[in-house]
Amino acid sequence: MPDNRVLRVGLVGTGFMGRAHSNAYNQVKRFFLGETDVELVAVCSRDEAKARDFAAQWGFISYETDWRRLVARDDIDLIDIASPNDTHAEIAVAAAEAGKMVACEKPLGRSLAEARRMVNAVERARVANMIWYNYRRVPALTLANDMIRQGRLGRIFHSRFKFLQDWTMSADLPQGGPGTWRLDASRSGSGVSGDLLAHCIDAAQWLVGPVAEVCGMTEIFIPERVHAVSGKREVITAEDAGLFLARFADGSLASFEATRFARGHKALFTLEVNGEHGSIEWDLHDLHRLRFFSHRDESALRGWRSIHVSDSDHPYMKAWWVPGLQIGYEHTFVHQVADFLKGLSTGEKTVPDFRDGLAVDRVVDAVLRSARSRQWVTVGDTRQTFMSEVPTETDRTAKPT
Ligand code: SOE
Repeated sequence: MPDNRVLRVGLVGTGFMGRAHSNAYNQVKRFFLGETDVELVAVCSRDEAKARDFAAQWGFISYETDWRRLVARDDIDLIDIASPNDTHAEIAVAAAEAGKMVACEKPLGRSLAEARRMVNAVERARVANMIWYNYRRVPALTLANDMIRQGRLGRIFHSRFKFLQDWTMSADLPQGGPGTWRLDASRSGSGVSGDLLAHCIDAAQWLVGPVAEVCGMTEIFIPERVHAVSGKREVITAEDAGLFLARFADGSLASFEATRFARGHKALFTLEVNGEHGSIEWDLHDLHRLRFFSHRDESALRGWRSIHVSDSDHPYMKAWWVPGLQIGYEHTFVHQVADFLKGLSTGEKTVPDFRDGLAVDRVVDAVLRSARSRQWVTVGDTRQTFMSEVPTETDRTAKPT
């Protein structure tokens, strides 16, 4: 960035997440007036018509059809990766090596080895980086996190996390196409674990702390699907459902469940945390409400309260409408960009960053290993063990670190 006033963005990907990120860059300057502005310099898609139309619709001043050209441009400061999971590592490493800041859609890598290479690349290049675990920026969840940090729940004993969907239940749904690459594990890395459990794990580690050990199970209910590219029926290795029990480093216990086979549920992300002095409960379908029980209340009046997180003293809400009017899903991405820009102005690191993404991937990896081995698996502490880990085969063939 030639000066700290304009962040020049190059976006890879024109799908669902490309739109969510582009909307955020457009809205942030209207609602969060900070020292740093955003310029949408170029969007990249292999399909030229898509790239051109997307640029026109979302306000990018140019487009590219090869991400390598995007990374090579010297009028771009941040490469934002909103393309499928099999592109994350290669683009992120190249972008960091070119001295660009890097933002990446979740999950960080398809595997732990990819995630480690990505962390290594941004840390070696000392470039600002972030991962889009957007639900941290739902105001009700930011408030929940603040309340936990303030000690309002006291020592935590239990937590529960669920992410339920039903969009892959039809056996006729193919794998591997533009909207169904998530079912092809060679592209996605895993099924619900990297996609939906990942959100639960990020929220859990942010609210409660590091997960220490897990015991998981996974299931594939439809073992073969037609592949959109080959046209043939091919084996499915991406899990349709994943559940696990966890023990956190602080000794508290949790259960996690994610599935694409919960008929009737489209995106039901819910969580609950129970502590010594109180509990919180949250539900994505009612995302502006935080349910809170405080045992410290006067006993005759004790009960669950439902906080409508829409007042001007609630996180992020002052920037939006008048108190009482709520916001939605897309605003979480706007908040993440606003915080990233603020971090660039103040020099403070914005979280979640690639290391937080790696911390999620480590738990995902442990859950999948546990499901395969039918054993409890220890996760370990990313921040302490990362540099001393034994390199894998993928690491050995990667650039020296
Ligand atoms: C999957 O259907 C999906 O779009 C995830 O990939 C997103 O991360 C989640 O927020 C909503 O569901």
